[in-house]
Amino acid sequence: MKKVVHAACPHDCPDACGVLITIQDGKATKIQGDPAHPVTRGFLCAKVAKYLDRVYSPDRVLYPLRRIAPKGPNAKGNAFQRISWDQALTEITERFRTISAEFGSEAILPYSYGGTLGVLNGSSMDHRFFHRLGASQLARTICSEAGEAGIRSVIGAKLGTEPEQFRHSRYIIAWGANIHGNNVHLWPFIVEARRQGAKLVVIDPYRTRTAACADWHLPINPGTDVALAMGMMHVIIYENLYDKDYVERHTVGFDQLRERVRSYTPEYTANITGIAAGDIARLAREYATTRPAVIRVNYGVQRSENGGMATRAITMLPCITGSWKQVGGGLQLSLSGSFGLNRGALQRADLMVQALGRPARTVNMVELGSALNSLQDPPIQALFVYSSNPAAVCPHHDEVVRGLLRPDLFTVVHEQFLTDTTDYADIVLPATTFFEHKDLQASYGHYYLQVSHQAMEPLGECRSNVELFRDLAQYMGFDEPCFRESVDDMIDLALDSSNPWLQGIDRQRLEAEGHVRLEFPRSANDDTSARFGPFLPFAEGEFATPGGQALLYNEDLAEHGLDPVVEFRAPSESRHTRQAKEFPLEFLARKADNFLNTTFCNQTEIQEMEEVGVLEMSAPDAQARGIAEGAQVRIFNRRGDLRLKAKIDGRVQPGVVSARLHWAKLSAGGRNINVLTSEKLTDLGNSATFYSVLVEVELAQPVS
Ligand SMILES: Nc1nc2c(c(=O)[nH]1)N[C@H]1C(S)=C(S)[C@@H](COP(=O)(O)OP(=O)(O)OC[C@H]3O[C@@H](n4cnc5c(=O)[nH]c(N)nc54)[C@H](O)[C@@H]3O)O[C@H]1N2
Ligand SMILES: Nc1nc2c(c(=O)[nH]1)N[C@H]1C(S)=C(S)[C@@H](COP(=O)(O)OP(=O)(O)OC[C@H]3O[C@@H](n4cnc5c(=O)[nH]c(N)nc54)[C@H](O)[C@@H]3O)O[C@H]1N2
Ligand code: SF4
Ligand SMILES: [Mo]
Repeated sequence: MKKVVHAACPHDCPDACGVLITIQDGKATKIQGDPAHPVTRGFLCAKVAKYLDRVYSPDRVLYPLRRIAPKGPNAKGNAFQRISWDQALTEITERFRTISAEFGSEAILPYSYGGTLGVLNGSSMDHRFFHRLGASQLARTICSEAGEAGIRSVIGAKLGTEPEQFRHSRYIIAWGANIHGNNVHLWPFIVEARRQGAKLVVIDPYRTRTAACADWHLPINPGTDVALAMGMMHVIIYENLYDKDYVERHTVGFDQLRERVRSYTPEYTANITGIAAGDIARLAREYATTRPAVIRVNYGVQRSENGGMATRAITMLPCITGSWKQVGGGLQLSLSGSFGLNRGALQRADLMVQALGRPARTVNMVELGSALNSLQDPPIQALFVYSSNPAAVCPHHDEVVRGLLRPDLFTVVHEQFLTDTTDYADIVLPATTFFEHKDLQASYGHYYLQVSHQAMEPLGECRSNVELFRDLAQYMGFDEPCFRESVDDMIDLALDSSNPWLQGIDRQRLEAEGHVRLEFPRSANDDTSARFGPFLPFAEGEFATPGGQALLYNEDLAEHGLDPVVEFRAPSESRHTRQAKEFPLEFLARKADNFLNTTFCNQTEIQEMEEVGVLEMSAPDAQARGIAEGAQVRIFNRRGDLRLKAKIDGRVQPGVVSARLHWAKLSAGGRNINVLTSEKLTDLGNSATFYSVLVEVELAQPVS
């Protein structure tokens, strides 16, 4: 028996690909990109193209496990013994009951992030469970909150230019966006545009694969994008290159903006950004006068201390040039604000208020290290990790590990593999892959909704996030009907929304069609022969702000101690600050091109594509420290240190060094780059600041 099943890739990636899985006699034999999906266009990224190796990896966790050795990495591989699901769930519920009785239910902390962005497995039954339990809430800020707050502060929502429109652009700016590595399905549209003469400009301190094939790469000093955007706006405004009509009709605060950017001449801006004054002026003029011009800003710019303001400043650009009006114009950060699913009904925050009589306290996931080690009231006594690998991805790694090593902390991890985090788990539970469960899939990089069908039976005793928390609820005796809803019931519930763009989209239609584009209204001058017209959310203003205008002046920013218009403040860890005397190098603690955060990094067939354990540095910085290509170096700051191999490849400018995210236990000394990053939060959104880190580098002493 052979069948082809339509699924959707749930990994934390803007592309949310349509996937076709061939199943023969119950076994997956082939995976390919759905050729009918307008953004996937029949191909998958290199890592998911090898997904059968992941699903059938001999390293998969297939059964519940209980710890029988001390916490911490265990080279002998005998840390756990197999137990039954009943034993595991009984032990968890007993511990949760005892902890709740002694410390209160808020002593239990869920910890999840981007393992799956499936609508149900990402956040539904799990939220219901922890709400009903009265557990602490987790502020899920590790990735994107600063940028979200920044874009919302101007246009009110996470909406923007759809990927298909990039083919019509004539000027494309990839701003802190590693399209070639992290958003590959946008690339073919850019190739099409360039064939028609479009210019691709990349603004990134690192020479990414995207930068290497761009028409123009502007290596910017890390954390100075606010200043660059202000410098561009200075030129655009004072050279009268802005769209007066659009600005008058659809923005507020333009006069204040004009004043605010007055001193940001190209010369002044050049000093801050490291980009020559002539280049800044040219960039501003080209961007404002080439039509249509689009900006793909990604989350790279908002991992700086001033990342909220940086995203805000960049978002102002299409609002003053009016490029939102054109097909192929505008800006894209995240499009996820368009889906308007009924998440409230999936997550049931009301159960928390019922359980506690008030909202539970919130712990910021970026501050996990502090939260586990400090005397909180109540102290965190249980940590339930799923869809995340905090012992690798969280900043200030050594603090996180110190907390995870606490003998009195009860840690449960639901996982597909024995990760850095399972090294500290008391109980490990086996998780399905997306081949093994059904889900609904939205996207943050396109406007298609998909149903991801279950292609095969779960391997071993794996359970999906939905089924795990359904079972746990039963063991806890939670008898609310919502814990008994089937997956299909929950998909129906998610789609039961007043959002006009979801009207006419139901589960049956999604199941029949695989992917369905959101039902945007067609504009009057649409080419009616096309299946759907281009979506131009802000062509006529209609921003998602209270008055419908783009807020170049936003009073709310004052509450965060920020200028209501725009203002550049250098990150506290950057080259011109006092700390730079001791630690003079700006460190980009980047993602790998071929892993997805730390997912995939343990698979040998994926490791072959990625060079790990290297520190990229410029020739002058290496020379000044007596470091030659391939030398073992020690990179350090006050938080920690690690050993890497020097690579002098011209990818970073003098003053900047860079290395990539990996599992700690697969890295030299069992430590990864997050030993160097800090818990410092961004200006808006309380996000992580992975790209505002100062370090020093020296030749490593040989290990004796
Ligand atoms: N292959 C692969 N794909 C992925 C991921 C992955 O790990 N690997 N991760 C997924 C996830 S979770 C996310 S959030 C997205 C993120 O996708 P992106 O938003 O593209 O994220 P980053 O790679 O963090 O940053 C993009 C670029 O910003 C640059 N950058 C760093 N600091 C600055 C700065 O101050 N200014 C400017 N202008 N640029 C700066 C970095 O050098 C990097 O090349 O990608 C997703 N896709
Ligand atoms: N230094 C540095 N640190 C970073 C970043 C960086 O650029 N630099 N990026 C940050 C960003 S943008 C992000 S989004 C975070 C990502 O942080 P995480 O979301 O923790 O990312 P991953 O490391 O990919 O871990 C996800 C885990 O979920 C598991 N998983 C997959 N599917 C399922 C499932 O269905 N159920 C369960 N229970 N588990 C599943 C995978 O096996 C994997 O181990 O990392 C952040 N950390
Ligand atoms: S990780 Fe991204 S590019 Fe790769 S298959 Fe999944 S959605 Fe597509
Ligand atoms: Mo992310």
